[in-house]
Amino acid sequence: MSANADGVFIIYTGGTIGSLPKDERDPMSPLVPKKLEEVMKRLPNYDERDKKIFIGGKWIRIGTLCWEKPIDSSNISPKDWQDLATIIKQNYNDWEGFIVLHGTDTMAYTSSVLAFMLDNLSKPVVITGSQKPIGETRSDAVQNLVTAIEIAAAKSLGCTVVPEVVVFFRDQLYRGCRTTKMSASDYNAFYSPNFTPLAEVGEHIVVNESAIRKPSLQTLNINTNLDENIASLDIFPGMSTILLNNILTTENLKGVVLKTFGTGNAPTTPEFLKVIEEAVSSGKVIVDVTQCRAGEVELGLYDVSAGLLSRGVTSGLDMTPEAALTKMAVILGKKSSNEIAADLMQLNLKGEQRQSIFNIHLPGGAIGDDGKPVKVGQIGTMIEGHLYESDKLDKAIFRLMGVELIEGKRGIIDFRAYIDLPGADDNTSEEGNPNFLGKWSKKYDRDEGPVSIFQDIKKQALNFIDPRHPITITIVSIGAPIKWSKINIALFVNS
Ligand code: ASN
Repeated sequence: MSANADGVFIIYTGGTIGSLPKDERDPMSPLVPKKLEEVMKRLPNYDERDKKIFIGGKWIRIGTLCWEKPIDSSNISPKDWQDLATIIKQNYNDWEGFIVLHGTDTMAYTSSVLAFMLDNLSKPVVITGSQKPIGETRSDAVQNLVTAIEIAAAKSLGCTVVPEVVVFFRDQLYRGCRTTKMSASDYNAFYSPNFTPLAEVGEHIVVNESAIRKPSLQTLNINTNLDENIASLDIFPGMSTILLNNILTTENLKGVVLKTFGTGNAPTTPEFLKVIEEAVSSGKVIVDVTQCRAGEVELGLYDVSAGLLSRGVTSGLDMTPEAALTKMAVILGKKSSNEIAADLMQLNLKGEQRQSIFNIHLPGGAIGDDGKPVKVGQIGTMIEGHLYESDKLDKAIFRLMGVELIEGKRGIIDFRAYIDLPGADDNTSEEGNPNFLGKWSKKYDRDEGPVSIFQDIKKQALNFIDPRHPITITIVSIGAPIKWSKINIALFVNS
């Protein structure tokens, strides 16, 4: 093994790039993937005997591996992903970069899952394919593959190394876990809706250096355990709650990527929310991503997403559905508790989302007739090993959820809250008190359901929240007795 290994290792899984008509005498017969030779024999300046290609003014060593039975990417499976990660690991020290040749249809899933499966990358893993088979005169295959080789061999060619799982297609290089297929037929088939391309390719390959991730100095580690008990589900107007319930109660189902409207919105009918609530309380991780092509989820921005949040749905922020689903497979594959899995889903692990959301959880409680303030302590610590730098804190949202009057059908919910001020009581002033979080007076009507309170407490979070020390919140009621189902503080931290 050598850290100075050169050359590029190409793994061919199949896809259009190496496809030919099934019946070679009938050009109209359906395309099927053939062996890797179909691709390599058409590569310009490739020396088949010595296994090297002349590119960028240099000879680059090439290694190849062909899938035993090349597949159209519609047939890609978790087993193929495990094989890909394992092959990359086994050959990691012998090559400077890797190329995965893959069909375009599910390429964004594979590029996403590999990003989550490969920890501590320091070399490029470039995924590419084509819209037309390499044997066709007007094919896009040669340009895609030759450029992918240049990107993977950047070290030998004296260019900027992109040590990430990336997708190269047509004239753009994208982060793998930010990519999605946008066109079934355009040569520009991919895009990265919420993140800048990592490089633009024309006459030159221009790498966006500020966008690329740093190479890891640690040894490559692969997460090959993928939980397959997951689902991706688009909601739509008029969706039957029976259908939703049938899907969410599927045996062994552990997690769902819920593709919602706009900024993470969904119907607010009691039946819909009850199905969601039951799924979360039975231990399923539900992650909300938008079904819009671009943009992000902002749970609690509208009333139509606040109900999802208070029932334990977690935010997928600006992740693509492909990234959310494959991240879930990898995280659930680690077999930690559902709560930890839900919290891990909200951290930016591989540049797949623009921020990390660190969650602090506090329990439900009640203030009875005696009106005595109630103090609640943090449950557990913030996810271990994931400390953040406070200068990167963007916002800290205090969420008091499921608030209700204990007696009476309607009335006013009136209370104040303090952070780390256990002695706070009726007489504690709010004026200028650094521990003061807010004072709320909300109309309550039992028929309309519990109330949720959201407030940005960034200033107090900077003073009082240190991930190493659990916090307490004191609730002081200044009206009728109240109860709440849970408290959550979400720290949105820039990457
Ligand atoms: N059906 C093909 C595949 O995904 C499409 C392509 O590669 N362009 O394998």
